[in-house]
This record gives sequence, C-alpha cells and structure tokens, in this order.
Amino acid sequence: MKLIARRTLLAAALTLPAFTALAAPLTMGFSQVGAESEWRTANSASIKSAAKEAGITLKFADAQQKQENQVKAIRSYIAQKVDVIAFSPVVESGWDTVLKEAKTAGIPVILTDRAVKVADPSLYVTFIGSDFVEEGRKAAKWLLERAAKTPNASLNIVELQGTVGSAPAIDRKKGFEEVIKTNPKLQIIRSQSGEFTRAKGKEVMESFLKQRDKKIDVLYAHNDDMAIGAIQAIEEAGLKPGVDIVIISIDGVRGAFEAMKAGKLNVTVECNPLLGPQLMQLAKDVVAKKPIEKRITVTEGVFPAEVAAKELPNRKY
Ligand code: GYE
Repeated sequence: MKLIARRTLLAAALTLPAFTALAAPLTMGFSQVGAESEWRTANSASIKSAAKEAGITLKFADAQQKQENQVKAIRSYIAQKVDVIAFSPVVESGWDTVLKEAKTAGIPVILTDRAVKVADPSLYVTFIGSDFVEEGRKAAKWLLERAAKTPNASLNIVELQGTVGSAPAIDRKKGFEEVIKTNPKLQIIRSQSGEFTRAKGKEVMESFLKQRDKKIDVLYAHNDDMAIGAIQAIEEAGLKPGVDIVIISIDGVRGAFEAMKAGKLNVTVECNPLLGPQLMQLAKDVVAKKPIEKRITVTEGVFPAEVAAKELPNRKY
C-alpha cells in the first residue's frame, strides 16, 4: 500500500510542472459600465458565473457610468499583463489612445454589449452584442401596427433616451426614427436622456408631463428601467400608464414583464444580457489565436403585454 502511494506521489510530482503549465488559468480584465439597470445586473452576474464555469480568472471593475474610470481600469489591466481585456464601453468615442496602449502591450481586446467608434478597427478583435438599431426598428414597427388601427389619429411621442453618446442610445433612436418617419401622424415631441436609470427616467418623465402644451400619447423608453421610473411619474400625475399613455421599452427584464402583467407597460423589445458564456468561449479562442468573426450578434424577440403572464415564468433575467 505504502509503496503504491509513494509511487503515485512521485508520478504526480514528476508530471506536475507540465500539468501546471497546461492548466494555467487564463486571466481576463473586464471593465463594466456600471450597475445602472436590471439589464446590467443580469449581464454582470452572467459574466462572473461564466468566468468561474470556464476556469477563467476574472478581474472585474464597475466604472459607475464614467469613461475615465474605464480608461483607468483598462490601463491597470495592461499593467497587470492580463491575457485578454474585455469591456462594455459606456460611450462610443474616445477610446483610440487606451486601445492603442493595449495593442502595443500585445493584449487582445474584446468588446461586449456596446460598440466603439475608432479610426483603426484592428484595435479590437471582435464585438459581441445586440443590434441596437434593429431593436429601435422593432419598437417602432410595433407602434406602426398599433397606429394602423386608428388611422386618423395623430400620436405625440415622448422619448427617454439612454446615456448620451452610448451606442444603445444612438442606435435605438436611429432605428426608431427610421421606421416612424414612414407615418407622418407619428411625431416625437420631446426627447431627453434618462441615463438608463429608474430615478432619472422618473424625473425626466415628470418634467415632460409638466409641460402641458401638447398631449402625450406614447412613451418610447430606450430601456425598461426608465419606463418603470416613468410609470411612477405617470401614476403620480393621475394618469393610467399603458392606457392613457402607451408605453414601449427595450430589454425584456423581469420588471418589464411584471409591469406588462399589471397592464402598465404595452410592449418590450428583447435585448439579451446573458453574454457571459459566449464571451468566455471567445476569450479562449482569441488567446488560442483561432480565427474570430469581427461582429457577433444575438437573436432576440418582441414581447407584447398580451403574452406577459405566459412568458414570465420562462424569463431568465
Ligand atoms: O439596454 C440598458 C443598460 O447596453 C444594452 O445598457 C445595454 C443597455 C441596456 O443600462 O438597460
């Protein structure tokens, strides 16, 4: 018995260095936008659990919606010589310098969720995330169909935009406008940023409601959290959300399904935050120098209030 044990130990010791070299865990530095919404909470949880599952050592920093914090985090990941950097850029522009620094250090960069505008696309390997322009179009198409039922009525729309300069705010506005302009009866009468948060969504909706020059028929919110904040403002103003004001939003988080079940939200366009598992696989492929697609999109649906009760138990975020 003893002999066998000693032999096994010896064998293990002999193979140990090779084994350690092979299994050295990959290290990823991840810079997250913040914790501004239900979507973001689900996204962060997905990234953390997928890293664990994939055996990847994750260094994770929350930038509290500030670009300068993201730049700092990326620089510290470069200094720590991580194997791969992944980040969700809060805004589109202003990344050239720091991404050049990562490139010079030989550290590959993966964009997740939001895109950047850089002069040299070789500054990142790939971008995995939703098609936000398409989400805006889907939101508007739902409204066009609804408007077709009352062809003579004009509809005044107010818009709660996401974070100024962010890819989802720019693209969701663009896609929505592109489709609604096909019907001149649909007009955006006010549009302001609610920074993707409930608190700001409520505050901006309150100010929209106070300006009594025009009746508000429709609210288009770039995410569910702002819509949920706005619902509160609408109720406090003595109006019925979902009835007096039709409400359209994007993400498809649990809170939106609950609001739809309660008849306070009319439709949500899905934007899937569960990007963790795909991101970890990508990181491994990138480090292994496998060929990678430059753009990886996510397939998503549209959920009107009529299906909310049936769909709610199936929701994963
Ligand atoms: O829609 C919003 C979040 O970038 C897709 O950011 C993401 C957006 C999401 O704060 O809720």
